[in-house]
Order: sequence, then C-alpha cells, then structure tokens
Amino acid sequence: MSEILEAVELARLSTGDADFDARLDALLAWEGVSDAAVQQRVDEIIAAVRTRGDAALVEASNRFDRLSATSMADLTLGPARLEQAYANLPEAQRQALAQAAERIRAYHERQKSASWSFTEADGTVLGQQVSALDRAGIYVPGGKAAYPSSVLMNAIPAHVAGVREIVMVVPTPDGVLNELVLAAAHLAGVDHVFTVGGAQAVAALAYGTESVPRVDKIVGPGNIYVATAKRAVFGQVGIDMIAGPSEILVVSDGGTDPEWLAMDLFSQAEHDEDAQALLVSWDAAHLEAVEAAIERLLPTLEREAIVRESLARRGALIHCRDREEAVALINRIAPEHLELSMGDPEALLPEVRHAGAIFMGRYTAEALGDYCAGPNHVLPTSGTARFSSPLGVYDFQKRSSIIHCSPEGAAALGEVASTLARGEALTAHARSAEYRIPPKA
Ligand code: HSO
Ligand code: ZN
Repeated sequence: MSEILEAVELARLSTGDADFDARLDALLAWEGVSDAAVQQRVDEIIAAVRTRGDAALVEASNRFDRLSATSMADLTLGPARLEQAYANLPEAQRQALAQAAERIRAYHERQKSASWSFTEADGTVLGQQVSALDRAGIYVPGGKAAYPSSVLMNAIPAHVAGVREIVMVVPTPDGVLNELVLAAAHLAGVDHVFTVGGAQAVAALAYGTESVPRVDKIVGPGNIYVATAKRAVFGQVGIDMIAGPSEILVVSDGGTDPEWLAMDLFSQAEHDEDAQALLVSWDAAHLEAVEAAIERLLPTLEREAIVRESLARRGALIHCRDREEAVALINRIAPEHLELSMGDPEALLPEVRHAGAIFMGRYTAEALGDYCAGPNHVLPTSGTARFSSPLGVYDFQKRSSIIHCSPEGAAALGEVASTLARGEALTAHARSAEYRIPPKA
C-alpha cells in the first residue's frame, strides 16, 4: 500500500454529537506515573545512591548508559568545557542561542518579586522577605528529548532568581554528548554539569554524594524513572511538576491559512506519539480545509511517523457551535498551549481562565514561544493549568514572614494571644505573651 494514499487517522468531533462528552474525555485521559515495578526499582536505586554515594552513581551510570567511568571525575564537566562547547558552535547557532537566552532573561527579570513591609499605627512592622534557593538541580533528558531550549528555560529563571549554584545533570547514553546542550548550559549560568541521568541522578541531587552537591529543588522533565524518582524525593527537596506529554489546542475563527494551522498542530505532535494536537472551530468548511492541508503536508514531514501516530492516538478536529462553546471547551481542557488564531483574540482572552500559555492572533505560532519569544516553555500539562502556572522565577524564590513588634504592639497583641492561648490550654504561650504586657497602673 502506498504511503501517499494512506488517509490520516484523526478523530472528528462535534459538540452537537450525543457521545461528544465521552469521546472528549477519552481523548483527554492521560495515565500519570503509577507503575509498582518501576517504583520498586527506583526505590532501590535511590537507596543505593543514598548509602553508597559516588560509587553507586558511577555503577548505575555505567550500567544504564553503557559507560566505563572509573570515578565521578569521568562524569563531570567544568565551566571551561561548557564555554568551549559554546565557542565551537557554528556562528548562526551561537547567535540564535544567545538571542533566545537574552529574551528569556529579559522576560523573567519582570517576574522577580521583591520583599515588602508595612508599619502599623503603633509602630509594629510586618513584612515578607524574599530569598532565592541556595542550590537548584536541573534535569536534562538525554536521547530524543534533549532540548537545548529547555536548558535555557529551566536554568535562566533560577539564575534570575539569584540561585547561588545551579547543578545540571544530563545522561549521555553510550557517552554521546550534545554540544548544543552544553553551550546552552554555559549561556544560562549553570555552574556544574554531571553526565548522569535516571533515578540515580535524581537521588544524587536530592541527597548529595561526595561529588554532587545536594540541591534544594529539582526541576526539568524526564522519563518515567525520572518522574517516579522526583515524586519519591519530594519533601527531601522541592520539585517543579510531573509533566505529561505536550499538548496544543488551536481555536480558529476560520480566517487563518489552513496550512499554517496544520503545521502548528504538527509542531506539537512531532514531539511524541502521545503528544496531543486539537483544533476547535465554529467554521465547518474551515475544519475540512485544515484536514485537507494535513493530508497534503503530512508526507513532507521528517517526523511523519511520529506525527501520524500522535494524531491517530490523541488528535482531533472539533466543531463547535459558536465562540461561547469554544471558550467552554478551552476552560474544560485547560491546555498547556492555547493558540487563539483569530482576528480579535483580545475579545476572547478575558474569558480564558485555564491555559499554560496563550498565543494570540494568526501570527503567533507556538514554536516562537517554544524557543525565543521570552516566556517559559515549561508549562502545566494534562489539565493541571487549572491549578498551576508556567515555570518561573517564583519557583526559585521563597518567602519568610517578618514580624517586629513595638512595645505598644506587643501589649495589644499580647491580650489577643493570651486569650486564644488559654482557650487552647497552652499556658506557656499565654504567659510568654503576657510578660510583654506592662502591668496596668
Ligand atoms: N513544546 C515543548 C517545548 C519545546 N519545543 C522544546 C521545542 N523544543 C513543550 O512545551
Ligand atoms: Zn515544542
């Protein structure tokens, strides 16, 4: 059978269909990380690294990545090596990387939150002091998802927040290093790189070894072993999120070139067979035109097989009645990426409550945001935009509360605290507060 004659397998849904809700739910369903066998292996690896440190880390790396390291020195890259990777890049790549890094940095600078305080009438000062984490660990996947752009997106917010030390881990199966990833690490201000990956790398970052400094938070995507390990060490360290496959929801008013939209859907679908690309429109003829464009353009793709599989597994063209239905769908799906491909996206924007990143108008391809527009491309997936936000500077900052009572303030608050403390039968609390109340004259 000829490839060219093969029709694309892509679900077509209409909000008017009786089974619409069930079909949409089935498309959106995504099983998170929950495999008992994986869990057990991960626990064993973590225990080994925790108790035997570098030796276990070297052993696991040799075994899983087919290396022959004799010590952590063989799995460590210093600043000079990162700088060399940057210097040796082809000029066009070096410039593009530098331009992207600069725009990402400028955008994230605006996210920095500052300490604040205020003074009450009796002189008591209340406030919040913001400080950066001491150390952040960045997990960079090896293999098919080794993205230099993700190094920038994870490390730059940490750097902007003022994190003192940024440690990156990246597996190098068969010893293969990705020079662009190292160059990005140099640009983003990464301090150390260890060429280790998997659960063993997560364990090393969480507990520290003789060579790997213990970090305070681990960010970055990874395979099921990495995700399971991050879950297991949460509490010992902070983590960012457990990311699912990437998704895009395009909402079109019918006025955008169907080929542009087909390629926008492909750009997300080419990440992974489980990635999700959805198109919603109230213009039925337009949906057909995009479907035709998909058929036409699919054979021109380098990653045609992955895209076909992704569209067949989780893609859909969805017809809705009007803009109101489109808005309801957006908020129900809570997509990682939302393209409002229309002439007046501002009219719809205030009604969008749940989306990781919103790409406005016909010209804003998601791909621009993936690399260089400035906002972060690490975004909440699988509907978690209902309660979470893009990775940002705020993920590397934390807050301490400040209370500085004046004598008058201590007296006034002492009365309140004493009453509540006696109500809880915590009399040492009550007396501690009462000591600060001057005796009545
Ligand atoms: N769309 C991906 C990010 C990415 N795209 C990296 C290309 N490189 C997840 O947001
Ligand atoms: Zn992408």
